[in-house]
Amino acid sequence: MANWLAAPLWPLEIFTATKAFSNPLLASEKLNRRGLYAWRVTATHRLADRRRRKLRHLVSDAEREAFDTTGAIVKTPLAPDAFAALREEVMNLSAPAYEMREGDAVTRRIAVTPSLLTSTPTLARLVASQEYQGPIRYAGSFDVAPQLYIQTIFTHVVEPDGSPDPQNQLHMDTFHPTVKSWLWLDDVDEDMGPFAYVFGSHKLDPRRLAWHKRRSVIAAQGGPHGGSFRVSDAELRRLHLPDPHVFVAPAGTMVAGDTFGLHRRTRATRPSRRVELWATSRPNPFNPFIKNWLWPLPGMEGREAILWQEYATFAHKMGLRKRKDWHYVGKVRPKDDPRHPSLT
Ligand SMILES: O=C(O)CCC(=O)C(=O)O
Ligand SMILES: [Fe+2]
Repeated sequence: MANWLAAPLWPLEIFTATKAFSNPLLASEKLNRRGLYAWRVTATHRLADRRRRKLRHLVSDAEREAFDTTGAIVKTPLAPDAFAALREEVMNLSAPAYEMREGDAVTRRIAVTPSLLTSTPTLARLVASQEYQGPIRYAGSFDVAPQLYIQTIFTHVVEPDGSPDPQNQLHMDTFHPTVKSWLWLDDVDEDMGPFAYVFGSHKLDPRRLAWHKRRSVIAAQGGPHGGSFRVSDAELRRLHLPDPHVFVAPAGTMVAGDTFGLHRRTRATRPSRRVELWATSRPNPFNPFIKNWLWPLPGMEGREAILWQEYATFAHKMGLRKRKDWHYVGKVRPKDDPRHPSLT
């Protein structure tokens, strides 16, 4: 249902990261047939390309080429000794955590705040380094500090298999270029639900754009909503894209990828706990500048992750946000058993 009080804001929302088809303009079949959604896709890609050209110095030539062809930068930013120290720090910390359940998977996030970093010096050095920040900022096309979390993915939290984990379906996160990064703290093997990414799917070629236009019209007609379009294997073929690359990777591997590109969490074949340093960054994709002068507000830098979690929990309690049901679960270590209230 349209909220008419918000009507004056509808046109403004076209120029934001809003992907949901809840805005009547974005959800208009007529406007999408005329190319509104497709225009947002094209404009944000052009802007991201321009911003990335100004951020070339943040990565090596090899990293830049890898990103430009595949949509992801894969690296090992720490030497074995430093990585061992980092793993020790992270696995043993006990900090405020939030959990969200999707199907039979639970995602736990511990925000990496300035106070947490005082007790984890190796982690503090890593997250301040260009080795770590460069690929995330280049892939994300903004010279802005990403939000950082220690994230644990618990699979098969209910037995036998309950409702499926939606992250197991191939999808794109949104209509514009954006970044997520994973640095795995344990070896990730085939059975524990590795991340998978379709190399080259970050590129907006005419075929992909036409596909977007069709999907936006279907969404406006009441088809699958949300804008994190799901992609079947048959569609992947039609888009002339390869099978997803599965990140079975040794501990210490980092991936920074544009999640406009297609990706999924491979279905785990056994209960597993995948612990990672995880990053996300989503400034307004229509911002032509590499800096974000409006956000974070002074004094908030490094605290957005925790503020976002507090907001998500509050919003859930108030019934404002139904989809992502984040709960505060107290202080835990990354690998402690999940505590999401739906599990008890
Ligand atoms: O956990 C994963 O492997 C991927 C999840 C995902 O799709 C995402 O974080 O956007
Ligand atoms: Fe995703």
